[in-house]
Amino acid sequence: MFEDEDIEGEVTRGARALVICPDIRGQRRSEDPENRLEEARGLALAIGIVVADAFVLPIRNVRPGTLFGEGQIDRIATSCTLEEAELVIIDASISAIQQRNLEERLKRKVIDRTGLILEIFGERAATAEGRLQVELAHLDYQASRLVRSWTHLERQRGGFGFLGGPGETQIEADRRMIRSRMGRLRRDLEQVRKTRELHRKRRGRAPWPVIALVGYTNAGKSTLFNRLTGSDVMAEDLLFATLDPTMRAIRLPGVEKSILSDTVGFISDLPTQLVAAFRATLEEVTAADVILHVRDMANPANATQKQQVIGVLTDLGVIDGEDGQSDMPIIEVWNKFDLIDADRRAELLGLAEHSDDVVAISAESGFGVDDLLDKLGEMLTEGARVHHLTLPASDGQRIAWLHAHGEVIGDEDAGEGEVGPLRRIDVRLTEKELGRFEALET
Ligand SMILES: Nc1nc2c(ncn2[C@@H]2O[C@H](COP(=O)(O)OP(=O)(O)OP(=O)(O)O)[C@@H](O)[C@H]2O)c(=O)[nH]1
Ligand SMILES: [Mg+2]
Repeated sequence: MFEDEDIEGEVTRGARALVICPDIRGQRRSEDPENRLEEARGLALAIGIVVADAFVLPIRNVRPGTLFGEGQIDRIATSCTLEEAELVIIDASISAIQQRNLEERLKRKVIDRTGLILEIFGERAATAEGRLQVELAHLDYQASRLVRSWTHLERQRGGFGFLGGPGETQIEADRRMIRSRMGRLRRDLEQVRKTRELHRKRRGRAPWPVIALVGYTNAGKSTLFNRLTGSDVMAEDLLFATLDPTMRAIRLPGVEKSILSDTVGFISDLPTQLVAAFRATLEEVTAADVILHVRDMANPANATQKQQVIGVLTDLGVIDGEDGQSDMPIIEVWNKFDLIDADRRAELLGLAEHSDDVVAISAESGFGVDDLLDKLGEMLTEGARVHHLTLPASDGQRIAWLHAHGEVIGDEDAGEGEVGPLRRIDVRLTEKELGRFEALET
């Protein structure tokens, strides 16, 4: 039926798969296994896999070789036959040995959660940087598999015993190749990172505040981004629809122009390889003036998802791990309000109204979006006070900047200075805007 070659190679679109969520006893999973199963199903769909069946398997004792017990493996095998599944997805991190043993027993390709997420990211990466990051993560994953699946590969390649066989030589060669490729990728990424930092510095000096959208995958970040900017970035009912950061200008009450930035969504148990690889992208968030944390309030797992997002923000240093405080303002955007039933909606609206940093919206219908814009405008102009500035009348650009960004209260001639006529401008600005003004080129 299935030859060995069939279980090697890439995950293919349209493949029929079984999705299995091991519920390991004693392993503190914050989430209900049924929710996890739903999410795993979503991950499979995100890459065009047909989910033939999906179920939770409770595990009392982890078998080091196969994870599942004998009876469970039989059950999986039967389901595979009944459902004509050619692929088995295990929603957990499994070792290379477990993967190989399961593949041998089931005569089907088996991938784990990390493998699946890497496949999705591989398919989505569109920019040069995104591709470098995903490839690096992938190689890192492969390298760890090579080391750990040593015995299996050695056997497969027909080595002559334990040491010095051709199998081992091959693995050594593969490993060397992977390492040298990873070294190259790291250098390339370092270059990209430097360029990005330069851009950020330049932007830092640029006069516009930055608002970053963050949130669990599928929360509705891109839908909100599109609504606020009138653009058309990919927003779909797909996990990880967005991978590369996108920025557009928006207008807010009292703020002539600011930049809205959309980026990759978060997920629980994001493979460590990916977190490391995407650090540079996520670092954009740390340079923002305001963070919008978009939440899918219609998702039953939304409280756990919030904790996951806070965890990533803490890793990035946006939120202090000790006191849970953040350096920059974070607005919680309670999204998908149109999907919530009337009673719950009333209850949540009550809560949102009593909180300074929560806005309830529907990015889809537009409900609450004006309130969100008002709040953002308020936040960016908060703490503004009047500054009395004197500058050369010939400095048209900076004077125009003040008129565009601040509320100019007075503007009059202020006599002659060394460089010619002067103007005195009384303008209401926030500290941040004043900093930006001072950083403008004269
Ligand atoms: N009913 C309803 N659906 C929404 C709302 N906001 C977003 N959606 C839907 O939710 C799905 C995910 O939206 P996206 O905007 O792609 O989510 P995202 O946060 O950008 O997701 P990733 O890029 O995958 O991290 C899409 O099918 C949207 O149409 C909303 O307010 N109401
Ligand atoms: Mg998106």
